[in-house]
Amino acid sequence: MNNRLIISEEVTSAVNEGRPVVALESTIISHGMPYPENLETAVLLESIARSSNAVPATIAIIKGEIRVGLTIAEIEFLSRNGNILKASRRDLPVIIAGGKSAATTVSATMMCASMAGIRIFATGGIGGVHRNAQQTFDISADLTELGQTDVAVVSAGVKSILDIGLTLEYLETLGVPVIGYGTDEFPAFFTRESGFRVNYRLNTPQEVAEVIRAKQELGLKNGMLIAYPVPHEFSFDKRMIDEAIDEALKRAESEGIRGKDVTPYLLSQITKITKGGSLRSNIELVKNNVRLASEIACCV
Ligand code: PSU
Ligand code: MN
Repeated sequence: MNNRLIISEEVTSAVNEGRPVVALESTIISHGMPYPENLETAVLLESIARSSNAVPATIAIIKGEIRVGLTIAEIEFLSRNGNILKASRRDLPVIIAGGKSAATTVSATMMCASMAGIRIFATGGIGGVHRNAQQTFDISADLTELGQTDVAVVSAGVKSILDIGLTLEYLETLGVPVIGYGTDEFPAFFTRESGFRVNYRLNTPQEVAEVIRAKQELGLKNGMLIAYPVPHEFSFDKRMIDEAIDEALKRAESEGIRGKDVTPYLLSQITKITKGGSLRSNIELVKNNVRLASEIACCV
């Protein structure tokens, strides 16, 4: 066992008994949404997993330890603390050695989930290849993690702050199956359409679970991406979101935002520009993803 890894009693017994468990990330709480919506959402997501018969395992680094399954007090700490660190794979050793606390991105959450024996993970959107990556080389570690860690991630696709076409190309290079759930089109987070097709469409949790099992039987150690579009009634107006994204990208450029600050900066600017309107879609799509991930976890 790894003494840097503390798994809650509830998650430990569920994993040991082979009951359904769904991992949840914490950067969405600390850097993806403002307070108090972040706290309300994080708590609600756990209850959605439970009412879908899965045990939620929210993951973060607390005082130098990886925690799988957080207390309400820990979730509240991540929600209210405006200076919480954002940890992807490369940050974990330094943050843990320093006894620090940090929220985990999709890449770090996948790693920690896998260490804890959890194979299904729900989030809002994953990171990807940024627009202009030809110059900046800004490609999220979430993609390389999907290429090497055996966890299935349910997301509402990727935001068009990214280059969606290049993100899909890169996932192909890394050998990551991309499945559209109930759709032939890869969704763009706030909207159901992106103009890019998925390679495979599946329509039931059982079918997804079957693919996860086949992948495991083949001994493939990479992850898998399940793209689940935002529900029709909560999708955001495409023209408005495109304008907000263009404006946010301009602001990032003129402010000289770089590296790991880019994504949180763009997310907070989009929330500001849409006067909080985009947040509603964001919350609803994550809830939707947690419900689906729980259903899949119940079939694996
Ligand atoms: N995209 C979103 N919401 C988010 C993130 C991405 O729509 O909250 C967060 C996730 O935690 C993701 C991280 O793993 O940002 C990616 O950061 P970067 O682009 O710096 O790799
Ligand atoms: Mn980046």
